[in-house]
Amino acid sequence: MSLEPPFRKIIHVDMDAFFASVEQLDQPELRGVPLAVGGGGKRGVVAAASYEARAFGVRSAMSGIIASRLCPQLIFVPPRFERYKEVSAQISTIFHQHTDLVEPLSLDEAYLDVTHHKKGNPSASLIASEIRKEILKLTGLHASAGISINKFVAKIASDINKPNGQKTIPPEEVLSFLENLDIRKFFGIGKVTADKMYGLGIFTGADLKLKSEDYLETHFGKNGRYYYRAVRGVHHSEVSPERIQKSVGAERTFSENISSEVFLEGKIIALAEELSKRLGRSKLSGKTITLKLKYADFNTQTRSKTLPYFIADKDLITAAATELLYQEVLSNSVRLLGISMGKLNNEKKEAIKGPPVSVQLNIDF
Ligand code: DCP
Ligand code: CA
Ligand code: CA
Repeated sequence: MSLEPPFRKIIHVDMDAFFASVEQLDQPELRGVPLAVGGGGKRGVVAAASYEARAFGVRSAMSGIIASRLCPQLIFVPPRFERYKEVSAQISTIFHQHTDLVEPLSLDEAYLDVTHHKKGNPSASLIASEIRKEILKLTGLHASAGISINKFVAKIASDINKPNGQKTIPPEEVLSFLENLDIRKFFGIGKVTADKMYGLGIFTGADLKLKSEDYLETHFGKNGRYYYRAVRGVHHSEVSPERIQKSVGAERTFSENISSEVFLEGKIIALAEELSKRLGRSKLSGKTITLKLKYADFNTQTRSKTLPYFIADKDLITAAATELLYQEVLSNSVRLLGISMGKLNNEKKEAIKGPPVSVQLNIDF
């Protein structure tokens, strides 16, 4: 039984103890001590635990009460999401120096397709170690990585040598790797499913492979077909980059400030027409309409509304924006009016398609 092409070179990068490590980086007095990041302190839930805290059994999603029972000296700090986003943007910049095919899964992890590396390095393993070094240099934080032929295996692999490590599962080892793997480690198999599999005598990939596709479908619905394929190394899901465009807008600054809603209504019609044309040119539609009002005193106000469906038509945009206009009284005369459309339908359309993938088996990993 051999693997089916296409074979891609996929890297999954995941930051180590992300929130906790950022806190330890920024506050040196927190280094080396058991630390939990979480909203409500002891009364809340642990979002992230430092490795020192994990030694006591403290884990993400655990209640603060239980965590402090396991580790009485545990220090709680509140999360600082803006800071985590900043680090996330830094690592994203590094990823994009290597490939455009970057798919973030959350603030601290992403898939990268490096089949065609920007700097021409043929070894995905070496690219991963380069990326981890660059992350450390730029952010001061450690990351781990998994490298393999598809997202499924790369994701599982990134946990193996964590923290501050990486693991490559080259094409010729994918099948035996999956056969020997505890199904609890399979990405996409949660605790409930894992318990059910254990009940059916399925403990490892090898056990899973003995079951027919129909059997798995009977017991696990359409996920069963996914498991059937994944354990055979078949997982063709592409790395699909985040959409580039988040919103489209049109705005106008008036030569004379406007203090009457009725006059603004007329301006809305013109802006809606322009916005609708822009959307049309990019073949886009959106669900969230935002009206921006900049007042004579330069205060800016935005009012938004999200519809249950996508629109691009000028009359529908006009109607929604006019409704926002009358939502509350103007606090001053208006010098600038803008309408923008967000929640665009381009998530898939904008995905950059990678070049054709390599089909020979003995590619460099
Ligand atoms: N997070 C959270 N709530 C959870 C799990 C995670 O708020 N239930 C946050 C805090 C983590 C971050 O997301 O720091 C990343 O989650 P990970 O699952 O990647 O966990 P860590 O990065 O903390 O640890 P690891 O080193 O195991 O990746
Ligand atoms: Ca992580
Ligand atoms: Ca993560």
